[in-house]
Amino acid sequence: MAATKTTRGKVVVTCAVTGSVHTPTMSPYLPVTPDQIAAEAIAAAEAGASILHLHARDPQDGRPSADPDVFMRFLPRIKQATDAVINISTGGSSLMSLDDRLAAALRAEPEMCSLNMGSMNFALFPALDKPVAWQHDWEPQLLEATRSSIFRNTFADMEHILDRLGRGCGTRFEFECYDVGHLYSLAHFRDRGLVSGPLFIQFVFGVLGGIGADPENLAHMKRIADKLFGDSYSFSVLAAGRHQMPMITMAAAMGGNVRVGLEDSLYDGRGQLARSNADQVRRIRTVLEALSLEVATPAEARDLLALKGGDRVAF
Ligand code: KMH
Ligand code: ZN
Repeated sequence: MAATKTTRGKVVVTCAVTGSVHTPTMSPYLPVTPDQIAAEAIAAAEAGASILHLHARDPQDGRPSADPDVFMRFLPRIKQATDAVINISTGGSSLMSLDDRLAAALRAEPEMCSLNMGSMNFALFPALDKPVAWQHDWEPQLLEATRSSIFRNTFADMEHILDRLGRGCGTRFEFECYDVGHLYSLAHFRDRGLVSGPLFIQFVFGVLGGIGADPENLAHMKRIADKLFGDSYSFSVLAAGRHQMPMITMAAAMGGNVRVGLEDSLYDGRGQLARSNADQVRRIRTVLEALSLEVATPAEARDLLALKGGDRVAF
């Protein structure tokens, strides 16, 4: 258990506010415009999220956007209104080029970015099985495209991100590991001196193409991460859809950190759409309190993860 003692009993709650997986027809509460993304992020921080994982969307039709100008319409507002750590996705959407995926982060030089630890299938097309009157043509097209596209994160891509954002901007990472092999890829970078602790590893469960959302897999991911990284890492868990709350509850009970947000699940309870990101933050807080665990403040998250500070970003 040495690896997780670094949290000193405090749990870092990340909120992933909108993402690029869900589409506007799936929930009227999915934030799309810069105003909506800012308001949702600020409310999530007020509810207790110390890290905000952010993507942008086209304000007109809600499709995933990599446009730095769109990011800049909400990043400064969130920074002014909260002390939360801003974490910009470098995953973007699996249909974007690497240059597009990095453009906003390179402009903003945030404290944190996601770094996806391997190329993989990232299948969203099963969402087409339900008969749905889609609001926009791009929605079923994007879901169908994931049947034949690859979410590309080659070693060269990852080295590029570590160099440009890590070495170049002092950004630290949410290392997104969708399978056990991704932990070994991260250890490889550690062995080459390209990453160093304290690492923040996000175990991702329930993406079709990655490891399934089974408790045995969480135990195994943690066991292997303990072996590879000892006490120089903290783990967090995110799980897709209905697996979100059960898996993150297990993570918290095992000494880990948790990620909520509409990027990962549109629900708050069985069959009940979450009306806001903050609702999911409050939901996990009640669970954490029942487990006698405390929520980390943004300052505690910065300390745990050795972040450069909110005053050293470019927005
Ligand atoms: N959508 C999550 C499963 C990223 O933004 O870099 C993974 C994610 C990827 O958050
Ligand atoms: Zn994301």
